[in-house]
Amino acid sequence: MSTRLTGDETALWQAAARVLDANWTGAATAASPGLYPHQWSWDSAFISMGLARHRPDRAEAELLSLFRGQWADGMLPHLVFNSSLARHAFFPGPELWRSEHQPGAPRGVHTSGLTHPPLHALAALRLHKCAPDADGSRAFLARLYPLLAAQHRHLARTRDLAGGGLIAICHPWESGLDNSPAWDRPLGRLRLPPTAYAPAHVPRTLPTGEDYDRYVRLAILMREAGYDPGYLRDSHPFAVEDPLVNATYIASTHALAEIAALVGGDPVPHRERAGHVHAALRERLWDTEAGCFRARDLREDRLLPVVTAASFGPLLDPDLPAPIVRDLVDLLLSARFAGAAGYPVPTCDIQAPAFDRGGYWRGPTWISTNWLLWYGSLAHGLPVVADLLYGSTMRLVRQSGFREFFDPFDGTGRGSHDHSWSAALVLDLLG
Ligand code: 9WN
Repeated sequence: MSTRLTGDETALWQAAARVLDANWTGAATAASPGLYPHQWSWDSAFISMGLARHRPDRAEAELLSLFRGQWADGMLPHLVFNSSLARHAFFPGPELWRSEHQPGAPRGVHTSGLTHPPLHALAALRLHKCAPDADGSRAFLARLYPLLAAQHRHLARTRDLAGGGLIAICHPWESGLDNSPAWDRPLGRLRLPPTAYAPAHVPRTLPTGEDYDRYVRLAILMREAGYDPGYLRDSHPFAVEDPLVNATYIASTHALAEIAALVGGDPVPHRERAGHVHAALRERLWDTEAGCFRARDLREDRLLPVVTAASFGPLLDPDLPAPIVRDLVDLLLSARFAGAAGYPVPTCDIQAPAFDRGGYWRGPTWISTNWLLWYGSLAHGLPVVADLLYGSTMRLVRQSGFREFFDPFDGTGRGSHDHSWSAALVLDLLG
């Protein structure tokens, strides 16, 4: 803990550390007690950054535990199941993915067959930058580097579905923003069989019902195709290039270049890749008229209409040109986002018909997206925006605790309590 914290900040720091201690399973951190008892991929990246400030040993263990689930082709699954829990501890469990039948999936651990925003190289580098023992941390990076490089290789080889340089998601869960209104259109095209999949008793807040049936249907289609990249490219009904996912990919690719240099690897191919994705992001997802980024639906080859918090994700690209940064900041501060929300940043344009202040990723404020935009704002030398996001995030957790998500107008906490990334990212912010 930093010695420059005020008494109030020290109390918040200690409360956040207690959440991470309580959610530690012995090998990794449950995303949330009860609701999300397993290890989720981008959660673990965020969580490791908080653990780095509190328990650096656990921060490294967290990432290594996640990479136990990596497939032979480099695919890092979005979910690694904790095998000491009952199979029905979470729906959908290992029976949906059947990773044990995949020749490339690891033995002795069940995983999903999807991936998540690739934040891990960025997290690993952040761990290194605040590590108390630089040599020990370099040894850890040397161990993780080939796994991170394989993760990035997998994305470049199998997820550039349109061949234009960006990576595509094949399921809303791969975005991390499950029920974002950006997915309404491509999901709406999906034909469902007459029987529903989601058991009615599943104890979850949102989303439910038909949304879940569509998510499960997409997962089954992927499983039945053996998670084959050719199927994903040519036939899978959901294929979208998302600005936030691609921005995390760029930021992590830059981090991977730095890690390569630290461990005696070659940073050049990673830098070249980052430059390539940077150019594609602007070419394929920038909407000049609207002055913001939008997701591209590959099956209709057009930009999706709704503007969400993901549209600001490219602030994570350090090479984003100043005029684009200015347009993004104007929109972020306008009445469509921060300007009309007491507790920014709402995950959806407040003026969009799809906006729903309590609707999971359809309006509420989340600590994870706030942290990403805070980090991107600092990288672009935008202290006013960064302070706004920092202040909003601190007010949310002080008022409502480490909840999963929050009402953007009055800060009411929603979803699970003691959500790990909410606690971890507050530790990172407090420094
Ligand atoms: C689906 C764990 C995860 C987060 C996602 C969030 C939610 C899962 C769910 O919880 O997703 O994988 O069951 O709704 O949307 O971002 O990683 O915290």
